[in-house]
Amino acid sequence: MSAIPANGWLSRVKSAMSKTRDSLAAPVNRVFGRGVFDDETWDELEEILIGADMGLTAATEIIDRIRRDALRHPPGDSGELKEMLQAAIAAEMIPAPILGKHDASLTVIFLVGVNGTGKTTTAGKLARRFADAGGTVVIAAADTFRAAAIEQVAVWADRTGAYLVKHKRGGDSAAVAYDAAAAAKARGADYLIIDTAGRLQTKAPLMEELKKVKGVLTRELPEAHLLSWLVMDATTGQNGLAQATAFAEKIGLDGLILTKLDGTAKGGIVVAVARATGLPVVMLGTGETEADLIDFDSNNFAAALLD
Ligand SMILES: Nc1nc2c(ncn2[C@@H]2O[C@H](COP(=O)(O)OP(=O)(O)O)[C@@H](O)[C@H]2O)c(=O)[nH]1
Ligand SMILES: [Mg+2]
Repeated sequence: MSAIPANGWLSRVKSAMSKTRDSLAAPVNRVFGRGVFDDETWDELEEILIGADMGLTAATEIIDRIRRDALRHPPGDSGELKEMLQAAIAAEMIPAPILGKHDASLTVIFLVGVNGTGKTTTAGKLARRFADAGGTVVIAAADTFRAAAIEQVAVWADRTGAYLVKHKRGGDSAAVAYDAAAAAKARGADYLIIDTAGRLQTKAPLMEELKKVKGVLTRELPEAHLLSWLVMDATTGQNGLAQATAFAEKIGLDGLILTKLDGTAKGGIVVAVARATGLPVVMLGTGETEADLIDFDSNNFAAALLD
């Protein structure tokens, strides 16, 4: 039995979201503080949400919901209204990711995404978390495009005590996955993390290659609990939606990791992408150090945006 060890304190989500909160909470407070709730209020609120990158669909749904709720149960004060807004934001997302415990002895984390989103860093952070929880970790350098990419994974493996599977630069990433699967079996590993090369979702041959790697994993490790996670840069804004939709369609995704939340005032993208894909956001990257990977919880997240 293996499971994903937890790391999801509200205080950590809050500090990671401080830039977004600064851009969101103050204008929301100003609008609510006026104590007037007419069409103009709701329009203003919708604009604030869109300004934080929540996207038109999610913003409209959120406003419709609190308008409805406010009619049914007129809020006593602006604090109560804020709670309604928090609940409406949280309702746009799947409440909590389905990570927990499962019966497989091996958990495989397949990390995919476009260039520079933080896949390798996230692989390292995950290796740290799994190792700290006492797990045996194998990490596969399946980004074979650049020697530096392999080296970067090697550094993380070294740092976290994970067993590294690598081939030479220019090697076949599916072959790396094959060897990594064999190594995970031979070592009785609890976790296998596959770092892959970044690719644009529009490049068909590269997407095919990724599918092939996933095929190797499902074929070689039929008993394992395989999780395909898209690593997305939260600072890329609405273009992230196109990435998520395409990767979900072509590769099949179980969840999303949004990184660099620490560097953006537009963290509302998390809501937009969760809404657009219907996929659970599993974790957030909140900085460059090993500890900066926190579990996602929609209620905590909504609270962190507005508190
Ligand atoms: N601020 C911040 N930087 C991050 C985060 N995740 C990754 N990075 C940085 O983003 C850059 C690209 O990361 P990398 O893991 O190499 O991306 P990859 O191309 O997807 O493998 C590196 O400089 C990382 O340190 C994050 O959550 N916050
Ligand atoms: Mg990388």
